[in-house]
Amino acid sequence: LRIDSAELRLVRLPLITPFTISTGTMYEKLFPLLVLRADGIEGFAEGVMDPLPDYLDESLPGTLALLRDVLIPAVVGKSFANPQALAPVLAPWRGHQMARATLEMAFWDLWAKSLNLPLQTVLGGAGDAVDVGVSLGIGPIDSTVERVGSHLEQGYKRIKLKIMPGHDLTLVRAVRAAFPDAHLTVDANSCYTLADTALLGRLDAFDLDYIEQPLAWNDIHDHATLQQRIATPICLDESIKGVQEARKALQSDAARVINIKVGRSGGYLDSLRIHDLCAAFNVPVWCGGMLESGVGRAHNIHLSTLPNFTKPGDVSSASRYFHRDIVEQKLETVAGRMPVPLEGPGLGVTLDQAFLATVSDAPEVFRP
Ligand code: OSB
Ligand code: MG
Repeated sequence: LRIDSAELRLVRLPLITPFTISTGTMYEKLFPLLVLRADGIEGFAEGVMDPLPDYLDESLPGTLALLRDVLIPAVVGKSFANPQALAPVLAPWRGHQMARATLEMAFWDLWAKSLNLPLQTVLGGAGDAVDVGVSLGIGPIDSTVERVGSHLEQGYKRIKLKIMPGHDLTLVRAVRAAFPDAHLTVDANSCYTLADTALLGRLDAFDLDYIEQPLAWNDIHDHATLQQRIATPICLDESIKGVQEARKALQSDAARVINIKVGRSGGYLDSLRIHDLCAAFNVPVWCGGMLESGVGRAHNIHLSTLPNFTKPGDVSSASRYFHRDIVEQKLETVAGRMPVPLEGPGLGVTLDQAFLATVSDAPEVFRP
């Protein structure tokens, strides 16, 4: 498969509802969109890095530099038989998982299309819909309780509440009191330390499915210590930047659930290895989200059809995030299940070029 050309542009989509987590508030989604072309077919991916390093240490400027100056020029005009063949291009670079994943994911889409297969099939997944939960940002307790109720009514199978110091026990107590049977989880985005062990232990009373990333983004050891002291299963997100982190977390019982984000993990090959390793440890996984547009959302949905994705993922309806999406297909959940876009090979979604032109600058084009 010879890559004839590539296109890179920045897309800016306003969020319908600002999204607040312990590290700050997002008002819009700004992301790089990559298109790879070969033999008249196109592969798409979006990057999930934030403009500044607040969720993880990767940020947009570094990503754009690596993509523009190194990764894209290294593939344009060259042939790659399969995603494994990209390793010499991707492997030399430290960090920048999200930049590497952007290139790798676009290639997977292109490759699946060249084989005339759905992306899910080349990844090893199956099925035409996946279970979905929602992630609710930080806000006033009364309105959060209302939002939990409306999403449960829509059929979402798990509600994740963002928490931070001062916005944790009272929130969870109120939501649990209102919805005794709901599958509830919390996500701290790394805002606690072991000094908060007693507080985190008090969450055990609320029968949470898991607590996501309570401690530092770059820590595994302290999560293992915390797991010895609390009953609620710990789910790691930020800490799992690759297969080695997953191995260490599993071996040390620092994670009884793992959130897989392809961007954070450096691409599909590493995500698939993490998926398989978790299965070997009997640890369930689910697909995390980064407020993606339809391109990243479609990637997440295909991945979520793999067998060890046994917990609902953050792949909720696109209409919760954006008034209009950059793909033509509507990615909407039905009774808590997200249909897999299967209208064509690869991702199964097509770009709405007219709308895209209004939310991005002209693409930068790369040729041999
Ligand atoms: O921790 O999973 C997270 C959004 C931005 C950064 C980090 C996270 C999130 C979410 C949103 O929880 C999930 C989604 O609805 O896409
Ligand atoms: Mg998270």
